[in-house]
Amino acid sequence: MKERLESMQTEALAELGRVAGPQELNELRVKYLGKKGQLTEILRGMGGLSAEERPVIGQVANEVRAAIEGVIEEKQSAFEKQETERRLAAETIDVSLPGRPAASGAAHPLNRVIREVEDIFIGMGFTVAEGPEVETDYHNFEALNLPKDHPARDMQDSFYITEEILLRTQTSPVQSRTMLSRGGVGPVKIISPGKVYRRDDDDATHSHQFMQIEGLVIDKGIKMSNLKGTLLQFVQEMFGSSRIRMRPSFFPFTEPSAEVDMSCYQCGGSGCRLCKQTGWIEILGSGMVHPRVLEMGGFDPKVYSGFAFGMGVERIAMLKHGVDDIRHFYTNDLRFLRQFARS
Ligand code: 2NL
Repeated sequence: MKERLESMQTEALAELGRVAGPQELNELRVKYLGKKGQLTEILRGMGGLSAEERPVIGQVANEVRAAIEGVIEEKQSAFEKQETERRLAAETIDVSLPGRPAASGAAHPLNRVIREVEDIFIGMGFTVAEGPEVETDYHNFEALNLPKDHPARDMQDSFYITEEILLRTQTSPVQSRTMLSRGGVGPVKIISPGKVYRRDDDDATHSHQFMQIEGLVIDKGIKMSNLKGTLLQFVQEMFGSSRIRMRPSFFPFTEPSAEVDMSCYQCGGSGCRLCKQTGWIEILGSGMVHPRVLEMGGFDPKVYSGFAFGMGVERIAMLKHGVDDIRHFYTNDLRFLRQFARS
């Protein structure tokens, strides 16, 4: 019986020496030391031993068990250590790696230009006024000296919703609403930026939906020279141009009216490709508020006078950033938009 125990030990240790993983180790534990394992099997024969032999064999059996258990434990802790090391290696975090940058949005180039223009006029004491894009025929046309039969209404084909309601064709209705809200008491000094709509075929310089900024000043004693000084200050800050010139023009809501050019900020006026060799760049339309418009806004034209101007935001942005096609602003190509993300 002693021999059987000893040869079992030899066999068990040999098998344990070749064990490859924790599962196999457990199988060997069951095979040799389990309830139905080989050790139990052998010890079942102890009943037939003499009283002298029994303690001797018992001792040997205990030694065999201890030897096998010892190796199993050793192997067990070696496997556990291996597993811990594997996980440490696999789950290591390199805290010195740079973080992943968070994607951040940025203002649209047209909104950036609007903010720049707003800042300049706010610096001159203007406030910013906004209003609805869906307007009444009255505020969009009638109050701006464009009665129903006025030929100028044909000049700008509009998106009508009903006979009396349309998408505004200019931001002027914001100004006529502001005038009406003041109860005939000046001063008024506002700019109104926003989207406007015209039935137009889109091309490199036209869009059926675009942005406009208009300005309106009403007070006692406002003269054309106030208009000129205000606009000169604006082009100097916005473009770095040094001079402006005014050419006679026509708008139904202003009289007299003037087209305003700024001296070319690239060549200083000597002539280059940007200004098409003229030295001048057309920038906006303006004029003295028509007495009828003042009157319809609730202001007495014998007491108050005013000037107004309007410019296209896309045109300002195209000039300022050298963009050659207005459609770039509306097609949302990220390669285009990202160029304006920060400065
Ligand atoms: C242009 C020209 C202009 C105005 C807009 C205006 C508004 C009121 C009264 C008088 Cl409430 N005038 N606005 C005046 C002159 C020109 O815009 O070329 N815009 C793109």
